[in-house]
Amino acid sequence: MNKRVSMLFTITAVAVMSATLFGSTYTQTQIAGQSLDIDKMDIDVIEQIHQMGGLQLVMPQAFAETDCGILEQIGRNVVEFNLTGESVELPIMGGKTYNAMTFSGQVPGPTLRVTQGDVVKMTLTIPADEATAHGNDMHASQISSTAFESVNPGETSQYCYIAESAGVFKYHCSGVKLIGMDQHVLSGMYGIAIVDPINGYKKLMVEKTSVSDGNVSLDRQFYDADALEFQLQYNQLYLTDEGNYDSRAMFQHHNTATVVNGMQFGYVPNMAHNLLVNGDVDRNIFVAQPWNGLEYKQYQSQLLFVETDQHVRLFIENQGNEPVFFHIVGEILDRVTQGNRVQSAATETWLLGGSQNMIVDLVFDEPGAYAAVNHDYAAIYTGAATVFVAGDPFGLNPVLVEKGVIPAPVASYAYALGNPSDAVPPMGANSIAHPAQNIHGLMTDDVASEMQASGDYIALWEVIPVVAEMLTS
Ligand SMILES: [Cu+2]
Repeated sequence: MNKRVSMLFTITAVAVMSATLFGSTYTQTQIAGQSLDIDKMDIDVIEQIHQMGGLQLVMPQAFAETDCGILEQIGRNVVEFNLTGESVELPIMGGKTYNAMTFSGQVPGPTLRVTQGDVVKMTLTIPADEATAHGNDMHASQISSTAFESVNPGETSQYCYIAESAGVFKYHCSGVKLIGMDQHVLSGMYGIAIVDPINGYKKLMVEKTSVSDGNVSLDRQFYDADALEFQLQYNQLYLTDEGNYDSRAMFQHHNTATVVNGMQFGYVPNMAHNLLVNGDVDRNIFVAQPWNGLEYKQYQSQLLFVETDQHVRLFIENQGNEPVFFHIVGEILDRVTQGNRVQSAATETWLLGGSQNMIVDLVFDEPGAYAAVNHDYAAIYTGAATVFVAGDPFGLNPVLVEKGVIPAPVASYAYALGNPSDAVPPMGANSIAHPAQNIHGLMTDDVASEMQASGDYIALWEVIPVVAEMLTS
């Protein structure tokens, strides 16, 4: 094929994709007989792209050095990030499973954490027995998108880049030469890269007022940059009754479920919390507790525990197709940062469009339970409710000490139960270490077993019966 013909094919491919994505009148008329009828769209257009051999990106290496050999020798810190692409079956609410696609057997994929200025060496390996090719599109990089080309089963690809900009960035599968990218991402192939600012995070200022001799005045409080950190990634599932990806539902924005870190209602109370608070494993303390039993193991829902008057930092990414109106019931977002630039302070709700992120810094002043939600009611009731518990709102310290579960009163229940591992990002320069972590998340049994074998995490499904025995004896 000569250059001119090849160029024409590329233009046609882009026009077809534009019609798919944007449906402009112009591009529509270029595709004979093709209207934006949803029934035709995901059959005819995608079929045409298939027949053309897929969409090939033709941009030159125009932006930055990506040669690992060169980048590794320039005196920067080099961080290796190794991922695999694996299709696996994972559970969804209601005792069913779905056909998930994952980076390294978990949804979301592992979190990369580096410091601004580091070189990231990204290696994607697709096992020989994997059914399809996969790619890795890394939003933290500024390199030609040709680096994100898909990798076939049995093959490995590698690229390097300098993490120049601080912030939170999505990474996701780029499909098979872009085809099926929607399916791969919405089936679980997404994650985040956290790039810490080279000069560290800033102190947190929280605006308060005080009263003296009848005069009310500003009383600003400052918190050290070090914080207890969590990661929350929002997405949707679009599934058929058989647990397969439903592109028709996606094109219509009719999602089946709203997920946070891959699961609906993954951070709500479970039977152990029922026992501690209500004295009865079967008396639920929350309206929806779908992952309630010990038999769910790493999938049993867990709570996020923080101390009061503690600087908390949340890394949040909207991985999905629909907006996230991030709000914490009972709290105000003390600071909202995007790309290392403060966007807002003391705000109730912050909007994240698709593939957008933010860092929320806040302090929980009062002991209590606080629900982080996507304040879209359709999202809340289909899974986007995440419960934080600050301090000891249920007055459990005396009971736990008396029964010998803990030796002395604790500042948060994380000291007794740990925080869920999938909500905890890797440590950075300004991270406060979590007292303990429990094995939690939408991961395969193999991944959970590896975590358990490492000895770094609590397998609560083994510990809870022991604690329950102590509490009831
Ligand atoms: Cu993929």
